[in-house]
Amino acid sequence: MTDKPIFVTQPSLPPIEELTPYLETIWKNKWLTNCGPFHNELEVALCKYLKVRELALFNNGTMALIAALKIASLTGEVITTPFSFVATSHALLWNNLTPVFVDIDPENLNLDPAKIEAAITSNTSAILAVHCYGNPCDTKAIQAIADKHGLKVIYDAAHAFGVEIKDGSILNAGDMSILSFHATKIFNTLEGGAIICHDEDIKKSIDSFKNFGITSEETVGVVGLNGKMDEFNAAFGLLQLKYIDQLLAKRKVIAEDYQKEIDEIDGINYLSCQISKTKNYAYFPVLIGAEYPLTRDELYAKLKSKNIFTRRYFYPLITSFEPYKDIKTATPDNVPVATEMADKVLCLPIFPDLTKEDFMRIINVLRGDK
Ligand code: T4K
Repeated sequence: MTDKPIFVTQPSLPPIEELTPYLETIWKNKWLTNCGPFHNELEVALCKYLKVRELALFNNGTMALIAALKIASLTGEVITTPFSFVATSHALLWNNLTPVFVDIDPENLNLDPAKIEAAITSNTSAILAVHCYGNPCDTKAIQAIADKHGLKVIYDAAHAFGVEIKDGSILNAGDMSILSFHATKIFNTLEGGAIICHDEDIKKSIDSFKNFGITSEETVGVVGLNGKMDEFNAAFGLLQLKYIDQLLAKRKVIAEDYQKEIDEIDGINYLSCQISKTKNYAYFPVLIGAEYPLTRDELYAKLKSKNIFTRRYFYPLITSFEPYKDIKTATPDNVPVATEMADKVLCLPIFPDLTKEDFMRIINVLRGDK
């Protein structure tokens, strides 16, 4: 008999009966979308939970990012990382912006601030950085470069729900940040996302932009899009939010268990910032070194043969995909650290309902059991 599958992640769902009152309210109101009461309630609740000033909900993280870049009025070139989910740079192309790929820091796999300045030209309008796996970027260094060169800073914080640094929420860094609430994320609304900004007027522009650019019954100010989150997704978010601290606590235990076990396995390393700085345990990436008896891909295949489905986030690099591969800065020579890390990284399963027994199934394969 084959073992049951273990996925890299799995959403943890609230008790189904707790959804009923929300559904009854939606049925009674007959208000299904277009910024209804649950949508507005979730915006307020998330601002409070995340300790941010303004948050605009979206129907997914990609739409939120496309909108944020548009609202920031960017032109020309934008400095970004090759080590991310492809939605990051797709959002640039949707805005007719040229991605300029800069290499990553081997410590946290985020854009390396020391390499940004050399990539700035007279056409650069912004830096689009990613808090990869929820590991905070060096926001101070990035902001200092942006200020010096008059650039905007947008953070793709799709992985960084709830992450705090010394100064408070990581989402307060830069001009805007976006979140993803996709089913695979630690806080999910099935599909969903948000833009975080720090100014009421910008929030108003975002609200209009995500509603076709409508500003009143008789006026349309800009070419907006339909980025609205509906009432069902918002209600699901409100329910999920009740459990978020519990879910984060369970993730923390699993991350610490991984740390202990992996410390004993030669040739597998985790990122040290994953334990010390990333407070949401959204992912558990490890790097498979040359000392390990299997290559990363052999280990990936071995786990798969045992019904354990890890992910090589983010291999292949964005720079190797068809829409990007011919861009001047997309060569492996320009992003050697990202190229090396993409060949070593493996994201291990981490989600609140991962049982101890399943956890040990994963560890036993990593230890080299047949
Ligand atoms: N920026 C960054 C840095 C991102 O990582 C993402 C999304 C975005 C922007 C865009 O945000 P959204 O527009 O998605 O809101 C997944 C997700 O689809 C994607 O949201 C995420 N990043 C990316 C890192 O991972 P896949 O292709 O790996 O997903 P999939 O469907 O293979 O799911 C992974 C595993 O999760 C499955 O093996 C099983 C489990 N799963 C998945 C779903 C959908 C479930 O158990 N239940 C489910 O409903 O991309």
